[in-house]
Formats: sequence, C-alpha cells, structure tokens
Amino acid sequence: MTDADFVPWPDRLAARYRARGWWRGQTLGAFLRELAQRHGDRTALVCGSRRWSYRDLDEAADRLAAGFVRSGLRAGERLVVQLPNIAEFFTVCFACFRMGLIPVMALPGHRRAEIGAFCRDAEAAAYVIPDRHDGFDYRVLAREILAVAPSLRQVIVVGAAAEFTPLDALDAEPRTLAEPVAGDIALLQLSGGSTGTPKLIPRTHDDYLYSVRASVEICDFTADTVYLAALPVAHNFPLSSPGTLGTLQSGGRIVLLRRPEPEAACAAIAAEAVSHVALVPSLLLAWLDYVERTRPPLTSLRLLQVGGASLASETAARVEPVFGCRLQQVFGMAEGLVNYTRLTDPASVVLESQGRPISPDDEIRIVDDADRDVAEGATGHLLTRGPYTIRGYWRAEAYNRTAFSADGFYRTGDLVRRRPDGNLQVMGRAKDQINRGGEKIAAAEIEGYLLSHPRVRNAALVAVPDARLGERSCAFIELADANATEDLSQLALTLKLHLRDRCGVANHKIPDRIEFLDRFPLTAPGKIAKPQLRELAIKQTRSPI
Ligand code: AMP
Ligand code: DBH
Repeated sequence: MTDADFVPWPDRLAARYRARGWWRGQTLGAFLRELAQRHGDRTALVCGSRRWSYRDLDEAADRLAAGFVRSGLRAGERLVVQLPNIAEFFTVCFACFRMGLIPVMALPGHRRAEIGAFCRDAEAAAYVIPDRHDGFDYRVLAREILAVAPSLRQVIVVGAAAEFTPLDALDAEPRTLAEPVAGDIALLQLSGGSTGTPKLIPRTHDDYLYSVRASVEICDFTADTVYLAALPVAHNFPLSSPGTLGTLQSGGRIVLLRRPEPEAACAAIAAEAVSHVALVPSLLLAWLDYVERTRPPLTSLRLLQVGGASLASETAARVEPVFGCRLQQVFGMAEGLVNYTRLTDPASVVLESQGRPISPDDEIRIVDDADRDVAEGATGHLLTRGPYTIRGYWRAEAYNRTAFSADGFYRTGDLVRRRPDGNLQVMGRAKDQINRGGEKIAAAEIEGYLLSHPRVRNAALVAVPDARLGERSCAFIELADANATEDLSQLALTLKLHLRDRCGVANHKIPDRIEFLDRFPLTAPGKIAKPQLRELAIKQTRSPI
C-alpha cells in the first residue's frame, strides 16, 4: 500500500485514539481467533440447514487463507467479494483478514458497470461469486468482467464453477502466515456516492473493530443475541452496526436469510428464536403489513433496528405495537460515523430522531454553505471526523479535496439539525443522490450513462417521493433529434435497455420513470434546475395520464 491509497489520521489523533482504548491493535483475523478460543463450540452461523461453530469458522478461515496463498494471492492485494447471505461470505472475508488480502464489499445486485469499476479502481486480483443467485448466473457476469478488468487473475465460484476455480479447490492445510498490521486497510466498503464513479472506502482493522465493539455496547448485544441477517451482509449496516460482526463479538448466533421477504423472515425468527434484526424503512413497511395481516409468533424479538434511509415517524410508531419489540433508529454511513437512538431513550427520541454518535471522540459540525457553524438547533450540512471515519477515499486524491474539509472533516452531504436533547434529525440531503429504499444512486453516474446514448443531448436524474421506497428515480431527457410523431414510451424502454444491457448497470439504478422535455429549466448560472424538475415529476405523478 502507498500513501496515495489511503489517507491516515494525523499522528496526534491516532495516538489519542490508541490511548483512549478505541484502537487496540487487533486485526479482524486475530479477532476471530480470540472468539474461537472463547466460544469454540457455540454456533456462530446458521446458513440454511448448515450450522457453523466459532471453531469451524476459525478453521475454515485458516484453511482458505492457506489456499489463497497457494493460489498466488498476496497480502495487500484486493479481492472483490460478491456473495449473497451465505456462510462462505464469512469464510472468504476472514481468510482475507487473516492474510491481509483486502476484500471489496460488492452487493449481489451489482452488475457489469459496478463490478467492472470496483475491479479496475481496486486493481483487483480475484473476484468471488456464487454460481447462481436469485435467478441470475454470476459466471456470465464474470466472463464480461474478465474482458474489462486486466488485473483479474482468478474468478472463484461458490458452487458449480464452470471454467473458473471452485472455492472448495482452495482448501489447504493451514500454514503460518505473517499477521497484517491493525492500522492497515482491512476492507474496502462502497460509497453511495454523488459523482460519476462510485468511490471505495478504506476501513482499517483498528477503526472497524472499534465501531463494532462500541456498537455492541450501545445496542446491548450479548451471548444470547440471535441476529437475523436480512439485509445483504456485505453492507456496512448489517456487517458492523453492530450487525454480524457485532453478533460474533458477543458470542451470539447469526442466522443468514437469503432473501428478505417477510414470510421467510418470520419463519426464521420463529425457528431460530431470533432476538435482533436490522432493516431499511422500505422493508420494514413490507414486514409491518405482513405481520399485521398474519400475526406470526415473534415473541423472541427484542430489538428492531431501522436505518439507511429516512423513517417516517408514523411508520416508526407502528413497530412496537406490531412486533412487540423495541425500535432503534440508526443513521450511519459506510465512510464511518454511525448514530443510534439508545435503548433507554424515551419514545419521543426513538420515534422522531436518528440518534447520536457512537463515540465521545466523534466530532460533529453543522454548518452553512460557507462552512460556518449554524445556530444551535438550525439545519445545516453535517461534517464529521473521528476514530472510525475515513480521512479520504481510496486512490481519490483530487476528489478528496472536495469531499473532506482542509482539517479532515468528511462532508456527509446530509442536512441535519441537533435537537435540544442532543439527538440528530436528518432533514434532507445536499448531495445529488437518490436514496431508493436505502440503496443510493449517484445522479451523475446514471446521467453519464444516459448521455452515452446517441439520441440523448441532456439528462437529469431526480428523486420523486414514494410511499413504499421513500424515493424513486425519474430521469428527464432532452433529445438530440426530437421527432414529433415518435412513440416516447418505446424510446423510454430503449433507454432503459441501453442502461441495463449496454452500460450494464444494476437494476435498482435504472430510472423508475423516464420523461422527455423539449428544453430543461435552467438556473441563472445556466445549470439544470433540478428542484424545478423534481416539482414537475411530482406534478406529473399526481395528474392522471
Ligand atoms: P453511504 O454513504 O452510501 O454509506 O450512505 C449513507 C447515507 O445514507 C447517509 O449519508 C444518509 O444520507 C443515508 N442514511 C443512512 N441512514 C439514514 C437514516 N437513518 N435516515 C436518513 N438517512 C440515512
Ligand atoms: O446507509 C448506510 O450506509 C448505513 C446505515 C446504517 C450504514 O453504513 C450503517 C448504519 O453503518
């Protein structure tokens, strides 16, 4: 790793974070070793009919790390992992942590555009996929990726490998490996982003484990915790807030759910006596409706965490009566900062705020457009720095100059206010992004793909409010060669297929709606007036067509 990969914390702050015990010099590989010593035969993971003890997981990580080394992978190289919620996600990640290989946390929904960009940006040496998941054949995707990512030496498949390497073939006798350094990068998370290319987020062993340990304490995860992983496990929220890693840290049990539909989830909750679960608001709505209708037995549930997107207070108020368990709001970001409402907070805090930071060393500033602090209680841009918030994206020197202040605060792009009780409320967003049910879409990225179609002169993606997902996306298009008699719904379909097939973007990023305009409304300096487009999109939703 070089200095350009990763922006370190200033020495003075790093010393402080160590002195205060936030950073303990432990790697994620050593973390699992310690857990295996402490909890050996207890069940760590339930994956369908398979059960893995802490010791099983520890041994599997050792064997696979040895296999990775034997196959030519080296400490410091990157491996893109794109797996559904299955046990192999954990064996692959812990094998990486053991030997200092850096996993890039791709999600099952990503396609050629995203995976290709991760592989190129990370200069990945390996890519791990399932054979099939959710009706999609990842081996077909891998063939496309090999054509665009020259650094890739290996595709590793869980299941039927075709011409690639089966994961099982990497099993090898454990060997002594050089231990990575806790201050080095452990993993690369993904940013929702607001620019044309998604950025990679370097998280160190030290900082990630601190956020997990501190989250465990706040959320009161214990050896009795049974955590249902319903969201995609590679995502920062179910991985670390406290998520699956927090469950392991507590000696609890992770129950992996392949798909988050409420029927299967409620069956798993009853079968495994699940006590904790994390959801995004759109999933929560689906679960609430299902549970109200069918009244399944959910007596084991103790805590339901909701985060990733704004939760309406009316929806929040339904949680305790319908599920019979406590609600916790979580406002976090893969870049670091995580806020929680606390388990002892009164209803007014839990229902109407997004909580407060994990750490006494999390620094929060709420500022106006000129970076001046706003009056207490007023809404402004949230800036933050602290012991588990990155100082810069991976290999993004130029972008880092705008994404971070000169003194190292991360510009979250969120608009927040601080209530008199100290809790934050998310009031909106300044970044040009759509939050579609917790999945973030950078407007500029999709606009770029739309502009690559020869008929498109100008494109603008905006968010439209939606009762289910919170927001949906609507693309406005100015055509290069408008034709009065053309069937525009056909053209809209053509553009969606262009995004899916030619550009290879993930399904959730394909605009929910496409509208055509003769000319875009502009602001005084000649920029596209997105607020006006948003109004237009909302008006057109309301009027019957
Ligand atoms: P990312 O940077 O892609 O990890 O996404 C983090 C972003 O998700 C935050 O900056 C917020 O915009 C949004 N977010 C996460 N949790 C919440 C929440 N509880 N309420 C509102 N927005 C949220
Ligand atoms: O949205 C997020 O990225 C998020 C939400 C809640 C997150 O990263 C987290 C908690 O850790």
